[in-house]
Amino acid sequence: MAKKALITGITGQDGYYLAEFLHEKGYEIYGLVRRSSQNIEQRLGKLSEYVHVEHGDLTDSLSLRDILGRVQPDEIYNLAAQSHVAWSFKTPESTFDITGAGCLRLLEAMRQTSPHSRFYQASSSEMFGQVQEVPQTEKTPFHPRSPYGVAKVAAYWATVNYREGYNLFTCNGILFNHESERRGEEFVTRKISIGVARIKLGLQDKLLLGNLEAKRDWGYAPEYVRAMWLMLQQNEPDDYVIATGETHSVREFCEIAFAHVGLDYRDFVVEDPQFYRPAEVNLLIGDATKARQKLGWKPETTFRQLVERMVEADLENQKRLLRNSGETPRPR
Ligand code: NAP
Ligand code: G4F
Repeated sequence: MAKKALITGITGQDGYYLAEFLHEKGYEIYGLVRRSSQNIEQRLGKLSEYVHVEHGDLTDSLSLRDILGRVQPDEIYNLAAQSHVAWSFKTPESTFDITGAGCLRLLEAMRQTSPHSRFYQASSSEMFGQVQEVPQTEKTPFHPRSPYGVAKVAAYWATVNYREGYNLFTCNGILFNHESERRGEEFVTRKISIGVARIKLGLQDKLLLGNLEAKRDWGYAPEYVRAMWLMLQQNEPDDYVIATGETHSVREFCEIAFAHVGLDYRDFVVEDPQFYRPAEVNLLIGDATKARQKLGWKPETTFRQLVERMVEADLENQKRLLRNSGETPRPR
């Protein structure tokens, strides 16, 4: 019989790639979708052919209990979150409710109605915040620098607590930034790749960004969802860092992205304080040795390949939009 997986956050970047990955492995997939989700059909795309959509919300315990009780999934992947760090400063309470308490609600629903399930929590390198050591490992102390980071720390410990307190199979994947052609448009990498494409086609003149010196450990999302699955296939539940082990600044991302289309980022990027955060995470770089040794996981895509792939995809997207609108491009 096919294994069953429930994915929260199925309309997000990772939800898409994880569903695709599990489908190829023969899983029956259930995806949690909330009522306020926008453009569901477009975001699910070809997933609609095989994903069973379950309506519910991480802020609503009753919906979670109902779904888990009926579906009895073998594996639960909790990818849902208010995941935008800058936005979390504007909406700290609802961010905590979804990103922090939402994980607790799901764990408790699992304990009460489906305790045999294996549980994956989408933990984040943002928990390291003001980093206490370089590079960051599973043992590095947390020092979150945003309401989002604080909520993720709460969810991390809830996941550990349900493992230790109730002997449930629960894991934290501490994933460093991972990007793709499906990355949300408000995150910096995608904002840059769309900006480059539009500037190249003469649709935009400037790209306004915040802090260009922040450094991130950026990987390719489709490779990271495989690590999530691997964690749930082990004999014992545990927590793992997933990262490339390289760090690059936002400025370097801009440099490569613009150069790929023959432009110099210095002619187009404008640093705008409206995009600065009340507290910044200046440097992230992960050490995924444990994942390599225990899960056999390692990243494949290089930083340059990631940047160029995102720019190429957005050039195609923007050209298609132009064709559909009937406008004439004025390429630089
Ligand atoms: P994403 O694209 O922002 O997707 C977030 C998902 O959560 C969306 O499907 C969203 O659905 C859903 N959601 C939000 N609030 C919800 C609620 N109240 N109830 C149910 N669903 C809700 O995020 P992602 O980049 O795929 O990341 C997946 C997870 O990994 C997130 O938890 C994120 O915090 C974490 N993470 C991401 C990274 C990264 O670099 N991408 C790194 C570390 C950790 P709607 O369509 O309704 O908005
Ligand atoms: O792309 P970002 O918004 O990602 P951030 O804050 O690192 O968070 C992402 O990664 C986390 C893992 O560490 C996830 F947990 C989280 O859910 C999310 O996926 O910003 C990256 C950096 C920041 O330092 C920010 O200040 O880019 C800087 N930045 C500069 N200009 C900007 C901009 N960020 C955004 N979003 N928009 C800008 O215009």
